[in-house]
Amino acid sequence: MINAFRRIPRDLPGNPDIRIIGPQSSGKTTFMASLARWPNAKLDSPIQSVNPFDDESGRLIAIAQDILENGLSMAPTRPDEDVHSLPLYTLLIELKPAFQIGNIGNNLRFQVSCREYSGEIIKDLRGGSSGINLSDYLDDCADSSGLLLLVDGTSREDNHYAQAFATLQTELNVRLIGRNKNLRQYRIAVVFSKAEQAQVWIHRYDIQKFTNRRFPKTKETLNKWSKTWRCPMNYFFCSAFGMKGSPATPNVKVQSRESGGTYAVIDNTSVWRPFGLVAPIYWLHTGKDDQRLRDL
Ligand SMILES: Nc1nc2c(ncn2[C@@H]2O[C@H](COP(=O)(O)OP(=O)(O)OP(=O)(O)O)[C@@H](O)[C@H]2O)c(=O)[nH]1
Ligand SMILES: [Mg+2]
Repeated sequence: MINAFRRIPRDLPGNPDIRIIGPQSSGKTTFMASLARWPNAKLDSPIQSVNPFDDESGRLIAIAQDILENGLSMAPTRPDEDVHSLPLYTLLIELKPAFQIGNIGNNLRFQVSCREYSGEIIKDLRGGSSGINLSDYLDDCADSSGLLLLVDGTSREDNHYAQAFATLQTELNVRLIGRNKNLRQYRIAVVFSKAEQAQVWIHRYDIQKFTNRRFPKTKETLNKWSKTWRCPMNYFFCSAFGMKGSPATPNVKVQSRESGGTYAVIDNTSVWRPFGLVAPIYWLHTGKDDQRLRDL
């Protein structure tokens, strides 16, 4: 029965249009599919629901069900020469009323829109030629209000990311200035994925120490970037696969480990519960960092 008394959610002001950029196999497609599916939420989660906005976005849930919930791994996203022909995914995320002090009754709602990029963009920023039209991709990024840089926390390719992000800054700089955009208003969330893996998990309460140890060059490049632009930059951990059991262990079957990172599938799909997926998106949208969304 439809609950006639359910109040209409209140839309949070902010900017929903972001781009997720990260190297190949850092987990971009899995991130979006897991967010759309939002499985096994805790009863006390501040998040009420995640819903696709349209049919194209609904495909993400089908991907999560057909692939991830069958214990399979996502295929690499096909690099498309033309950025505009990539699927655009839009999700509506509702937070419970108690999330905001002084808010009575209504759920709070915000939206995220994101194109499915492949990791080739990082290769090409380092001088590769994967066949994508890099310049068009960068133009598309400059249309967004912020970036989510997704880096596999288990990767050992710090140097590569530092180089790619330095070029990304230079290229976006030209474009944003050309469009009269205020660099200070561009938000950048740096998210380390696969944080259920031991080498990341042990640092889960100290992201600064983690970045200093595992990604010193990337961090230096990103620090310079945020200082030059005077733009907000924030760091997060996430895992699309999460933990299971008590004491908690990664809910993951690792398939292979390479210098670029970890390939894996979900171990027990019936208790699959991702963590850390909403915190960076909420921050990109509102500029607010909320510990409750970071809780593991
Ligand atoms: N351990 C672990 N593995 C993950 C996680 N998220 C994704 N993976 C694995 O990482 C690999 C790459 O995931 P994708 O989502 O295809 O990565 P992508 O960034 O979209 O890659 P491209 O499309 O090739 O650029 C797959 O083996 C995933 O199962 C996670 O949270 N933990
Ligand atoms: Mg992909």
